Amino acid sequence: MRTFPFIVAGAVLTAGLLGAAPASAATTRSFNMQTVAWASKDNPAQKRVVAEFGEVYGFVPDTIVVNRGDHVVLHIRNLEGGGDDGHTLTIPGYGINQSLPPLSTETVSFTADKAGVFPFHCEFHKPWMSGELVVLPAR
Ligand SMILES: [Cu+2]
Repeated sequence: MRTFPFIVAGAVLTAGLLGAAPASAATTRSFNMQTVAWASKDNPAQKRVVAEFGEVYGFVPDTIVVNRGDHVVLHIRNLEGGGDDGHTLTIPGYGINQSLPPLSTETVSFTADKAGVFPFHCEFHKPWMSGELVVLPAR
């Protein structure tokens, strides 16, 4: 069978071309995030916790993992309804500082063009209301 070497050569050439191909178009990665009140003065059952630690809020999820080059879209809900329960999503490494008014959903979008670990927090409830954006290096 004389065609066998050509088939193998074609497969190797094709694999080589695929491996050397430029990265595909940017992938959009969309996440739904919410604020959570781990301990709030609005919850009478947490009175002792608030007396000991103050109010404690968080983000769920608190870790966002994307690939460098991804277009990242974060939909963030602030579930707190009290008048003084605003939050922010602040990612200094990406120059993001989004206000999150009570009972609102805000959208933040950006291109993850820098690889690394980028801490984020709420300006009003740091350091405990925090998390990390992890941007993996390009493959
Ligand atoms: Cu906050």
